[in-house]
Amino acid sequence: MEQQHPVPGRPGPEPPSLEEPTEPRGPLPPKPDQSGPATVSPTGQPTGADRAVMAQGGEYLTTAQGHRLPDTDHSLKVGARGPVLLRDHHLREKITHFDHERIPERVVHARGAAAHGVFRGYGTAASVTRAAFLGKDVETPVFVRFSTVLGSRGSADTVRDTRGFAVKFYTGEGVFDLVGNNIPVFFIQDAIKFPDVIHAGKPHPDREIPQAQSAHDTFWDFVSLHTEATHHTLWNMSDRGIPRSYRMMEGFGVHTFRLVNADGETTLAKFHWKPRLGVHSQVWEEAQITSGADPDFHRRDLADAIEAGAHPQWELGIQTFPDTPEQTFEGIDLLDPTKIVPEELAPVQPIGLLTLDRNPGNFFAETEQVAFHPGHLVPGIDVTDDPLLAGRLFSYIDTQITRLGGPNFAQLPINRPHAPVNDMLRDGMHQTAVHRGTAPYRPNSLDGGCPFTAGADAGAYVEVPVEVPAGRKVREVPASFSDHFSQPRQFWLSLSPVEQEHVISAYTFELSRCYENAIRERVLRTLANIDPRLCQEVAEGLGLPAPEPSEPLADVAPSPALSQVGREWPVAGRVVGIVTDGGGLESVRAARQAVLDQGMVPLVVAPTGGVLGADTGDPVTVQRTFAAARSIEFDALLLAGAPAPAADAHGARDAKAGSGNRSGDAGSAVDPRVVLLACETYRHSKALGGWAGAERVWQAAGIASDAPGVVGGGDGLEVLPEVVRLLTRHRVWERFPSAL
Ligand code: HDD
Repeated sequence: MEQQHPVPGRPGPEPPSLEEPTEPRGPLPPKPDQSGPATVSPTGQPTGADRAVMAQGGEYLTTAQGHRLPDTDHSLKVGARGPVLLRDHHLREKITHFDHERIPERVVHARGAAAHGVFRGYGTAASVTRAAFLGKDVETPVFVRFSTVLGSRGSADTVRDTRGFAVKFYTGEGVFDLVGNNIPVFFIQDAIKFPDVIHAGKPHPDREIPQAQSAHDTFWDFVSLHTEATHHTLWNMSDRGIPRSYRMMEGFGVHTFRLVNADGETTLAKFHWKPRLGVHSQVWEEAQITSGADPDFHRRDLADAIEAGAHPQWELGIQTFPDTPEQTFEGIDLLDPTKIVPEELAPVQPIGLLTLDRNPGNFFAETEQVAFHPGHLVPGIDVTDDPLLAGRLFSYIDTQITRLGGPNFAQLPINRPHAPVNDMLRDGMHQTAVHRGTAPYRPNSLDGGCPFTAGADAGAYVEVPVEVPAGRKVREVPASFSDHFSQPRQFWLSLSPVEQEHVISAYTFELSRCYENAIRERVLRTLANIDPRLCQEVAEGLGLPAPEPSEPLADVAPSPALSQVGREWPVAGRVVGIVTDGGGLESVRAARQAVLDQGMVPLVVAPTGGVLGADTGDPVTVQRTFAAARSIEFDALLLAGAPAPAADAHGARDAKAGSGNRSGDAGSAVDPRVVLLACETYRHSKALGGWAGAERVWQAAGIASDAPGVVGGGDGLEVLPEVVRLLTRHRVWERFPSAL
């Protein structure tokens, strides 16, 4: 609807509708980070740019040139039914600007969500790095963007894929970007192959399908021909490829970095982010349902949690290794980005805490325009000769020039360093700075020789002078890079039986979506080199013979840290659905409060929206209706009774018949939408609690009341402690694999 205000001296517009304000309002208070560009013009006059940024806050609608507008809904015409006039500047400006609103999406990691936060150093890394932001209790503002890799900007969040985990630290020594993933290894060992792996993973170039997934021929063609991708692919096929939430993912810097301490001594290191809430995943069926029921699931989860004050946290940790000329550790080549160093060999030492506490105020200005670069480094952190990293150091600045329209993207508010900037970079597309002085070059005498360069003692970033091995120019890899199977085997052996089942199902699903049998057979040959059972079971699922391994199976010890199963985690921030038809409201209130007391989020699910018990003086708000609720949203489900089908609800008659048939008693029919909720919750091995006749729901859903993780009791307070205990382990693992 239009927002018109009377312009003095002109007839007033149509009377506004009742919802609209009838008087100009003062500007809304600006949110942080909406301050916009500098507000003084070269002539020294205020430009009003702040108000342009806060468009909806200003009193009057204007053109981009500041002319107040009397009308923005009707083109200038010759008479009400006549032709539109080209001279209508507002029409042309409005449409021209709209035509150019989109910028190219990122060539990879296009779909993302981000948040602001703060990083606090523990001071524990001082012996290995002089990076000031890691000092004890030093607080540094950060902006973190999570992403999927393959999908377009509008694709679903819960597809099977690697997740990006990019952190921009606005340190006092300049920006440090840690541009990592939720998987600690990469598909390729040399950046020159990046276009190949991405072309293979992206949709087929002829039909542009499938969107945001690896379940297609070109992906499997590439990774089966290119066996160094085996390790990363196996992680993707594990539960790591379908995280429960961005808040519950690990992050990895992937490469080995070189740290430099105050004495100039160097140490090799790998960065890890460890989520306070633990590492948890969806199950595949759940992820698929989520893609349809709520494609924004991860984005919403992150924003909701921050808004609710449940600020996600990760500890930053490092694994450190002596900086030897070989750059290996326990026989593992530290320059090979397809390899991890098991935590049992090199423990992750915590060095700081990241807290995300503020949502972006404008998606485009912040999440879309943020530009990361692994080469944005601060004193104390340097790179190694990992050939994948070398190519990345080129690619990121290059891609921003296309994506953000020129070389001045560092001036965008989200990319501006918080350290003072005094560069000699000039002009170019989208230059917003008004540089003074006459000598943007060095050496100069005209500007008094300014600015001067600094030494390391004045905070300059000085590349550490390490020896580089001499050699002939070759296009080769070291022999150690050709071990493609020992670490995939180690990962496989480290998984619990349930996690292994999930991997088998994932390979079977993805390869079933390929058209070419030759590709399936080739993938099976790679699986045979990881583990005969893995190969055998996937082959069975595909109806193909299982090949023999082409090389001896690696003799590797499992690394228990790689499994997501077997530990207990805080339940804070977990979502618990409480299903009720409005009866027994006391127990619903009590269960809701008990869930809140655990720091979890209760969502009351009822036949219709509004409030329950409006006449009780203590009404309960309904957050989800039976029509809108889907199990994917809940980590556990509590049933306060067995809601009957509403007589007038759509589908209720069919449902009554259906559930009546199951229970053999039409009189005890349960609303089919509640039966579906219970079925899915059970199938996905989540905790189910119930009271006040809830066993009729189990019965209608075909769930045995003594099945693992099905908790009955007199009321919510009685069942909740056991449900919480189950939630600390994330899922009722005993229910697998029979449930799927
Ligand atoms: Fe990359 C984006 C992570 C290898 C080229 N990458 C991008 C993002 C993440 C990563 C998280 C999204 C940043 C954001 O949120 O804006 N990339 C990785 C990791 C890699 C990796 C962990 C391996 C260890 N990337 C890699 C290679 C190349 C690139 C080898 C090219 C040679 N990556 C890019 C890019 C992107 C990008 C094309 C697209 C958008 C952008 O940079 O800003 O330059």
